[in-house]
Amino acid sequence: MKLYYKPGACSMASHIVLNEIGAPFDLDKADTETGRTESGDDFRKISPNGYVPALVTDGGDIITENPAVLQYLADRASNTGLAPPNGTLERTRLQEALNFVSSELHKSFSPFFSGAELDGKARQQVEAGVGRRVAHIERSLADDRAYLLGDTFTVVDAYAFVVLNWAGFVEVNLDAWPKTQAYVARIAARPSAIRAMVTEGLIEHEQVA
Ligand SMILES: N[C@@H](CCC(=O)N[C@@H](CS)C(=O)NCC(=O)O)C(=O)O
Repeated sequence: MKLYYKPGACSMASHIVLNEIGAPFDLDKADTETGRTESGDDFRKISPNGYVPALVTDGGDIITENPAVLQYLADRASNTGLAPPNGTLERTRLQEALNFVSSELHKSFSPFFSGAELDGKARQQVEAGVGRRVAHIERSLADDRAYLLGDTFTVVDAYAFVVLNWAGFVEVNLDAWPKTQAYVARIAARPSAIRAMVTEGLIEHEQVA
């Protein structure tokens, strides 16, 4: 398998999951502006919408869209608990959470990365939108569960972690949501997440416990 990624972008969720699974995979860094990848591939042919993640399967099929890529990976390693079995209510809960992270939480951060100046009232409005979505994560963790679906780490936790971790980069304070902060720290300490962050250049080797 081969994952096309951008450092620290949402594709890092799939990178973390690939590390969790432990099967061999290749990484190829995409430059979404030039449309080229580090290995010289034409990224627009791989991902016509021009964004990461894009996963090439061992059979040569290309999968895009975070919820699809993450569930595909989890289903290739059904012994890991990264996704509940298809057809169960628990799987529907995973899909519910993936859709929330994808269409609500992830997209609430998008204005920070649009390239447009974001200050004053505009920034306040964007922060308020992020806050409403983080409040939902906080409510989901209200019963002190370790992960969004309960005691087991699933693919949605990898995705939520990557997105919530952006708060630090764009200087959005998460102090109002302590369970969410603890949740982010819990996932940041997983070897799979540490390895992905080191490989993508977000943290130095020295920071690894
Ligand atoms: N709907 C897509 C959105 C993916 C997306 O927003 N990817 C961003 C990075 S997080 C991207 O590649 N944006 C283009 C760019 O950075 O140039 C999905 O869920 O996979």
